[in-house]
Amino acid sequence: MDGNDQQQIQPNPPSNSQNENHPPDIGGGLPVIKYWAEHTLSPEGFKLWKTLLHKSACLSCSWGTGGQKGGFTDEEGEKLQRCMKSVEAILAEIQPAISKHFFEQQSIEQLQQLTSLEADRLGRWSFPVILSQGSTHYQKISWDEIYQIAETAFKITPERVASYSSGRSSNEAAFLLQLMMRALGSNNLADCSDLCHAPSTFGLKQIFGTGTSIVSLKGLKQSDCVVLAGSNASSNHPRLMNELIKLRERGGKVIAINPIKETGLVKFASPAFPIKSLLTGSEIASVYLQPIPGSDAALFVGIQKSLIEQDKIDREFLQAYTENWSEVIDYARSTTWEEITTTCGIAQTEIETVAGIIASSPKVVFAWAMGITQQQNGVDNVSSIANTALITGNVGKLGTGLMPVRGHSNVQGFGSMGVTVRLKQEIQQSLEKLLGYSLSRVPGYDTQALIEAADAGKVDTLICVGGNLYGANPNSHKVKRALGKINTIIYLATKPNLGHFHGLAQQHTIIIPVLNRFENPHKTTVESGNNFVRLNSEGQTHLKNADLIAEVDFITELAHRIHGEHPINWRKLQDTKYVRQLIAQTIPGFEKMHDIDETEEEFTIGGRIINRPHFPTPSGKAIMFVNPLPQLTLPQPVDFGVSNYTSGIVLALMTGRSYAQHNTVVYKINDKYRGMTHRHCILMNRSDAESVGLQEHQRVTVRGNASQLENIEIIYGAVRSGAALMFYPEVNVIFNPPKETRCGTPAFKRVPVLVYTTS
Ligand SMILES: Nc1nc2c(c(=O)[nH]1)N[C@H]1C(S)=C(S)[C@@H](COP(=O)(O)OP(=O)(O)OC[C@H]3O[C@@H](n4cnc5c(=O)[nH]c(N)nc54)[C@H](O)[C@@H]3O)O[C@H]1N2
Ligand SMILES: Nc1nc2c(c(=O)[nH]1)N[C@H]1C(S)=C(S)[C@@H](COP(=O)(O)OP(=O)(O)OC[C@H]3O[C@@H](n4cnc5c(=O)[nH]c(N)nc54)[C@H](O)[C@@H]3O)O[C@H]1N2
Ligand code: SF4
Ligand SMILES: [Mo]
Repeated sequence: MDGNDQQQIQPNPPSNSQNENHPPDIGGGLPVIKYWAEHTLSPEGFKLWKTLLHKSACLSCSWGTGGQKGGFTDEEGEKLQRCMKSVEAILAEIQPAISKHFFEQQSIEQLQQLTSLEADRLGRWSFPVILSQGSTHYQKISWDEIYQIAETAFKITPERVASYSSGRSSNEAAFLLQLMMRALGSNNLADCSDLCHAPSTFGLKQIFGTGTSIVSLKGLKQSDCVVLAGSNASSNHPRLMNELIKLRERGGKVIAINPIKETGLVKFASPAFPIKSLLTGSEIASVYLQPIPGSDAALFVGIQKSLIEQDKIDREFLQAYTENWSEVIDYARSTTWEEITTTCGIAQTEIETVAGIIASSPKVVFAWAMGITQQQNGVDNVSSIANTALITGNVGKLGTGLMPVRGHSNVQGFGSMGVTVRLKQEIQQSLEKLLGYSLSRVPGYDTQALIEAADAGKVDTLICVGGNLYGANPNSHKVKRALGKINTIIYLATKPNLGHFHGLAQQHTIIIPVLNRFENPHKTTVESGNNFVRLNSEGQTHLKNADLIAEVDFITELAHRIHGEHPINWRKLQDTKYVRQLIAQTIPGFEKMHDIDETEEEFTIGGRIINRPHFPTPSGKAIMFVNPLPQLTLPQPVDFGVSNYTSGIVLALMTGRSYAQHNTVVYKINDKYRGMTHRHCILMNRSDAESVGLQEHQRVTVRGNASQLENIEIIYGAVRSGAALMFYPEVNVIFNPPKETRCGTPAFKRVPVLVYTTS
């Protein structure tokens, strides 16, 4: 394959404005307003508005809108920053409760037939239930019984106890979860970030000594160019689009890097700019590169090579503020253009154009999401982006820097609070001081290691604070089998998901219905991807006669039952103000948390944003790493072991989100922007399909290395040749991917599949 490969990229399927089903060619816009109007004026409109106006952070993504300044405000105080995704998330939470007798009528076998959307639409969990070994139905259970079972389950060898968490709960719940687990002697704190931005944290930490974004929203507003790689922000972080629109308006450039030409990254109509943008849309990408999935490290080495050849690197900066820079430059220089363009599938001239834009932009921000991290070489991808920023001096001054665009609305807070298998030494020391004894040094299980350990019979007790461990992981059959070997699983959840019906323990599966962020009787906090801490005010649930509990209350009571009064008074920790004081005392950068109840002052975490070229590494310099080009090969059709296929093609499948889902929770079955009318579609390049005699709308089998899905409809889209896209969680059943070599993140974005028919 060479650079000419670009020519095979098809535009969006032919447009027919008469056809309602045809994908729109602008992201956002009037459909968003229509959605708002429909729901805010509907019977649930009152509850929806009440929640939108509640002083708490948006539930959905890490952009972190909301909080004390009101539901629509970002941290710079700008209004009109709530997007439709926020409404989607709230609507799911303000559903009525599941009826009291529901589980008497529905057996677990029946519940296992539900789709993700149907499971979510059952309504809110509002009373605790248990499924015990041998039973066919979930049954109500009293709190006393729950604590008895839980206490026994936790009082075992600590290494056999584990937790998994998802990033929607509060900092306070996260802090208490890890404190309870570590006090017990277990470091098995698996978290959804293991499946998500772990390579960003790992990569950034080794380069800059800090693992989160080093760019503030204020800084982003001063950039002249944004490189956005492997992110579908128009769908998953819509308010980031406002910043890109404003950047283009002030004459800046956006470079989009994505194997799929995402409609909203080409043109986006933001309701925040009703007059100038809403009807016609604003152009987003100045240049759009569509590399081969998994090849970004090669593309960035190419950009570096071109910058070196154009003599556009900042040697003074490198010399003064970085280590290992000459190795990085030598590597880029000695890697041939042929190797680079063959690996990434982008022509040299296009790479040179992008390098030229970066070189001529005074201030560049590099942002990325899952296309970069969910790869076998995710850390190298992050590091190659950082190298590109460093060799152009685009780090350490306002308006420049590295910005991982994080996932869940408080996933970053979970990491800060110590819910991680890579605990910072300084936090470990403060926790030891707090507890008065040394913590276990036995390495903990991250998410994938947890599943392996469970499958090997090494885990007896698991507590899941939110999330969907079953649905979020690859190789669903294996995950189900592994969870089935755990004695007791306790799920804390607001709404049902597939995990509650398929991720069943051997003896006891317990579901604890919890209050969400805007319902807690106490204040809580969360942290945005831009390192900004939000304060959530107290609230109330709309559910009447419900037996819900706050996560903080459940975790502290459980800790009290396990640990007694030792070494701290766990019940006293039900006062979240006290928890915040402990956080201020133990977590670096969170000092302002101590008085936040009085000041109500939301704040940027200390030491995170880097606006001068001095880094928290031992030498104060950024440490650069050479990133070898990935070796990207795909198996042959015969390697899939299918003997009787008539036509077939092997593709690099990217798995991710549709427009209307939040992770494993599906809100709507279609993705209108990609023209996929249901969940069982594969987005393909027309030329790939035609090369083996397949056609649009034909039904095919898609086979990975674990199993296959049948009756999948082919949809033609603006995806590069050789690549395809399907939606998770459904697709997770077909593959067992390689993991990122240093931090275990599954390579969800480059799954080799055989797409075939048998007749
Ligand atoms: N509405 C909504 N918002 C969300 C979420 C949601 O599910 N729904 N989820 C939240 C969470 S937890 C997360 S992590 C984020 C996810 O946000 P994103 O990372 O934007 O979401 P994904 O759908 O996983 O895929 C991102 C993009 O990566 C591209 N891609 C795939 N492979 C490659 C590659 O090899 N190279 C490059 N350059 N690009 C590639 C895909 O085409 C896709 O456009 O969003 C958060 N916000
Ligand atoms: N194939 C493939 N798989 C992937 C990905 C991919 O791109 N492709 N992406 C991965 C990524 S980036 C992520 S982050 C994971 C997501 O994995 P998870 O975070 O494990 O999954 P979610 O679907 O976000 O979890 C949703 C559930 O959280 C619960 N919940 C919601 N709010 C609350 C709350 O306030 N408290 C509590 N206790 N529970 C709550 C609800 O019960 C809801 O059903 O999936 C990963 N899996
Ligand atoms: S951009 Fe993210 S945080 Fe902001 S309103 Fe939308 S979903 Fe919520
Ligand atoms: Mo994520």
